[in-house]
Amino acid sequence: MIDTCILIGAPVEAGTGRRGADMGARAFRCARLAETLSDLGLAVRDAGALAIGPVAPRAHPNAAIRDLAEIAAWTELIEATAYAAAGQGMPIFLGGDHSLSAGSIAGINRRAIEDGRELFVLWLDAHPDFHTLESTESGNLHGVPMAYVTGRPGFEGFFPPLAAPVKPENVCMVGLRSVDPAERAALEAGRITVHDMRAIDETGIGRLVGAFLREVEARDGILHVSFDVDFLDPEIAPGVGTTVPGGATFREAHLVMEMLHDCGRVRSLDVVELNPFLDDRGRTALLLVDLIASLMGRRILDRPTRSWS
Ligand code: HAR
Ligand code: MN
Ligand code: MN
Ligand code: MN
Repeated sequence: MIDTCILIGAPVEAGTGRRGADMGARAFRCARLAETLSDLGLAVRDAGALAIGPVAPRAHPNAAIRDLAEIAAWTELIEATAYAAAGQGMPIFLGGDHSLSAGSIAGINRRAIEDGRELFVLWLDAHPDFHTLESTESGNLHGVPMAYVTGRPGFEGFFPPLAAPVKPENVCMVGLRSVDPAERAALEAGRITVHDMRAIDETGIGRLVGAFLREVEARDGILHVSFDVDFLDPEIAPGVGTTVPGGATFREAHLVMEMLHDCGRVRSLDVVELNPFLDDRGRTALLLVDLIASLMGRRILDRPTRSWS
C-alpha cells in the first residue's frame, strides 16, 4: 500500500438528476477525512477541488442526454488529474456523482499501462452504470462511466478518447440490485464479473471479494476501487440521491475494506454520490470516513495472517 493520500475534490453533479452531490467533497472534510488518515500514520495532501470552465452545450441523437459537454469536460480534467496524481501517491477522488469515474479510471489506466501494470477495478454499487450514450433512458450520465472505460462503442467524438480500455475481465461489480434491461443484456453478453445482492446473501461477500483479490494477485495487478454510496443499505447511508433498498450492511462494507487493505494492491479510490443535502446529521459522511479508514489500515485487532487468502 502507498503511504501518501492525495485528496481530490470533484464537485460534479451534472451527471445526476438531483442537486447536492457537488457538496460531497466538502462533507468529507467536515467529517475529518484528512485528520483520520493522518491519525493512521499516512501523509495527506489535500489537492482542493477541481473546476471546469464554461462549456458550449452539445447535442446527441439521444435527446434524453443531459449536460453532455459538461461531463465530457469533467472527464478530460479528471483523467489528466488522475494520471498525474497516480505517479505521486494514492489519489482519493471525492465526488461528486459517479460520472467522475469515467475520468478517474481512464487516467489511472493510462498510468498503469505506461508503468507496465495490469489494472483491475472493483466496482461497489447498487448499479452497474453500464449504459452507452444510446441506451441511457434517464439521460443521467452517472449511468455510463463503466461502459465508457471498458470501451463500449458510441462514446467516440463525445467523450475524450481512451488511452486504452480497461479489460472487462479485470472488472468485478459487487452489490448490484438496480439493473436496467439494456445494461443486463450487455452484462450478460460481456466478460465483467457481476455479483448481485443475492450472490452476497448466498455466498457471503468475503468469499466473492476474496476470489477477485486472489485473481488480482495471481496476475500481479493493481487495483482501483470505485465506491458508490448507494452500495450501502439506505438505512445506514441515507445521504445519496439514488437509494435502493437491500444494500450492503455496515459489516459487509467494512469487511470489503479490510480485505482490500490486507491485499495491499489498491492504488486509487473514488467515493461518489454522497449528497450532504439528503444526509441525516452527517452520518453518511462519517460512515464513509470510517470505511476509508478501514481501507487504509484501521483494524479492530491485529491479525497474524491476511484474512482473505
Ligand atoms: N440505471 C439508471 C440510469 O441510468 C440509474 C443510474 C443511477 N446511477 C447511480 N450510480 N446512482 O450508480 O438512470
Ligand atoms: Mn454508480
Ligand atoms: Mn449507484
Ligand atoms: Mn497499512
